[in-house]
Amino acid sequence: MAVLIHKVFLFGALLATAIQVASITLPNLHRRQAATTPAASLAPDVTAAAAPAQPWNNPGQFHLNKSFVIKAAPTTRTYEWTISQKTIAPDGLERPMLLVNGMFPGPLIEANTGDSIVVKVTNNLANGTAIHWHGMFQNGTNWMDGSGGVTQCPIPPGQSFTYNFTVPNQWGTYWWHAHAASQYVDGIVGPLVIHSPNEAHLGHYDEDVIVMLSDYYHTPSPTLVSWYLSTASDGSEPVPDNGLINGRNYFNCILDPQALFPTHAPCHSNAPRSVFDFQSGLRYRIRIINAGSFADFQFSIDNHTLSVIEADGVDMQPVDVHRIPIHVGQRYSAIVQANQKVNSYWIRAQMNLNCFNEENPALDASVKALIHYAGAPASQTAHSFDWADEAWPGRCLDLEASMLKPFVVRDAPPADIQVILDMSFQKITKKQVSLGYVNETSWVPLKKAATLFQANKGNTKFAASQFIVTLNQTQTVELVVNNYDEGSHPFHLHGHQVYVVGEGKGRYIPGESPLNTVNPLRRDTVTLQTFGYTVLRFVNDNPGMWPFHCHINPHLDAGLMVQFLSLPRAVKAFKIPAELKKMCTA
Ligand SMILES: *[C@@H]1O[C@H](CO)[C@@H](O)[C@H](O)[C@H]1NC(C)=O
Ligand SMILES: *[C@@H]1O[C@H](CO)[C@@H](O)[C@H](O)[C@H]1NC(C)=O
Ligand SMILES: *[C@@H]1O[C@H](CO)[C@@H](O)[C@H](O)[C@H]1NC(C)=O
Ligand SMILES: *[C@@H]1O[C@H](CO)[C@@H](O)[C@H](O)[C@H]1NC(C)=O
Ligand SMILES: *[C@@H]1O[C@H](CO)[C@@H](O)[C@H](O)[C@H]1NC(C)=O
Ligand SMILES: *[C@@H]1O[C@H](CO)[C@@H](O)[C@H](O)[C@H]1NC(C)=O
Ligand SMILES: *[C@@H]1O[C@H](CO)[C@@H](O)[C@H](O)[C@H]1NC(C)=O
Ligand SMILES: [Cu+2]
Repeated sequence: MAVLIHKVFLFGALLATAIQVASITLPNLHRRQAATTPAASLAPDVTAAAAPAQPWNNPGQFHLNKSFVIKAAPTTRTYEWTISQKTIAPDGLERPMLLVNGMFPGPLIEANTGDSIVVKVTNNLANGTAIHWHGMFQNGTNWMDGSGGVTQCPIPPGQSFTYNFTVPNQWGTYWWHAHAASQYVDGIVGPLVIHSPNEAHLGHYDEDVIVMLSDYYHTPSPTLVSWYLSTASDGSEPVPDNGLINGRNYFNCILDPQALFPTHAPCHSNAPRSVFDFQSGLRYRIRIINAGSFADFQFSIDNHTLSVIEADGVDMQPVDVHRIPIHVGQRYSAIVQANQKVNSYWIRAQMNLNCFNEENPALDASVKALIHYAGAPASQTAHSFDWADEAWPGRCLDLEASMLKPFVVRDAPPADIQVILDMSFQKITKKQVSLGYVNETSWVPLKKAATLFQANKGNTKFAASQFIVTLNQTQTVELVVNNYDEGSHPFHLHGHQVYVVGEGKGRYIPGESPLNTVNPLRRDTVTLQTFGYTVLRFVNDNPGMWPFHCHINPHLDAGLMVQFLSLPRAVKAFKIPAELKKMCTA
């Protein structure tokens, strides 16, 4: 009870702050001022001539094969994956990583709407694993969603499990990643692209290219997580040591001893950046995926305008920008015209340092790759300049929702029911560690159990660590999320696209806070702003147990997750493969 009173008090105090924020400008709540690319002067852009071999990295898979037949009859795309630990050096510094088929980033999945995707995953790790297909609806196959402790128990070490699902009614840019502990931070990630003859902008580009961005740590994630979830961090997330584009970047090894977590590991200051070959006159569709775990990026290409045509698998009416802010878990496609002088140009993925509490002196926050026009001299560097106009507002916000208009026009249906969720970070446990809360619950994954299996048995009571919101009927849910935290949080709802009907500073005030229901942005990962609110709507027509969580990995580890039990009667009738349930007893 004492704890409860404390919590209520704390909510009150936070509320006061949030209300204040609504009327005055935001104070800088970060304990330390973020640095401006501290490592820049030490990190020359010209690297040693001979690029080392990187057998784990396959740049070819990021340039989609034009022989892929988009109008092919529905088929089954079959993959066999083995996950194991291996020491590699994506940016020149050696560290153990968790790899699928020895690759980093992992293998591309490419399919058409209507296809089935079958992936046999063999786990050769020391810990259980599970693979989530980010953005896939999994309508009728919720148990293939790959959420550890929710839709499955992790695949035990030494065992295999075959994911098998169809993609009947969606297309666009997605990704897959481990959804067990913090494993995806250590390398279990890859792109997932679904084509369709119904895509709005098919034919408006000649080439199709994937650009996976991620922040990157030299220290394996279990060490980072235990530090973060200790009093030592005081709630500050570990700041990345570097960032990668399609799994590559340069790192100046001199900086390792200055890092937040020095590794003193073997390191080679000549790792190459990714290079994208352009042909003058062609139009490139660039599929940008933030597959990182913490950093929000501002993406741009020197001298090239980005015409945004997709957000999280939803076609958009084209909108031209110089920079795209992209938070963890989000995707955008942009068409880029190779209409500049034959030359080399920087692709920039600038980490938004305003989103970090701390500094990492080893970090060069300006993550780069090269665009190289055919006919330009071979080079590992460019002499192009960043756009002169200012970056998007400093505080880790999404591209403004009003700029993104879905191509297939749909108004948000009127809300049948409203669900209000409050999210916060609080130090209320005995250990005085800062944990993430959705309402009163800080999520801890179940061990040897999955909430889906419990719901399938007809349970209506769940462990105290599980916040389950039950949605009994197919109706439109209005989801109001209030953020009582100084950080911004990219929230991802599994199994759905949501309408983004409102967002703003302070707390949502019914009847007062403005809503837009006319063809609002639809997507699957939405950034909840600092001390702000977001109002989402979704149609509850997909039975299952669906996580709604912050995609910043340390925040998920700190418990920032709630689950929607959609259509419990249908879930009770699910025939879940016995082999899935068996993994809980291993
Ligand atoms: C592209 O796909 C075709 C047909 O499947 C295949 O023959 C070819 O080898 C592929 N090209 C590359 C570069 O992978
Ligand atoms: C397995 O998980 C434990 C607990 O999270 C962690 O301490 C350990 O480092 C993990 N092992 C590997 C090889 O990742
Ligand atoms: C995948 O699921 C379909 C439909 O349930 C089934 O017919 C097929 O045999 C499964 N494939 C594999 C490889 O398990
Ligand atoms: C790129 O744009 C800048 C102006 O923003 C211009 O000065 C420069 O000449 C352009 N570079 C090339 C190679 O076209
Ligand atoms: C979460 O807490 C708020 C504030 O107490 C409350 O209004 C809301 O109904 C709660 N949400 C759920 C799903 O219980
Ligand atoms: C959903 O159904 C259950 C079981 O019939 C019932 O106990 C619960 O109150 C219902 N929830 C809502 C929000 O109607
Ligand atoms: C899921 O399937 C049901 C039944 O076929 C359908 O009514 C619903 O629209 C589907 N929802 C999604 C998100 O695919
Ligand atoms: Cu978060």
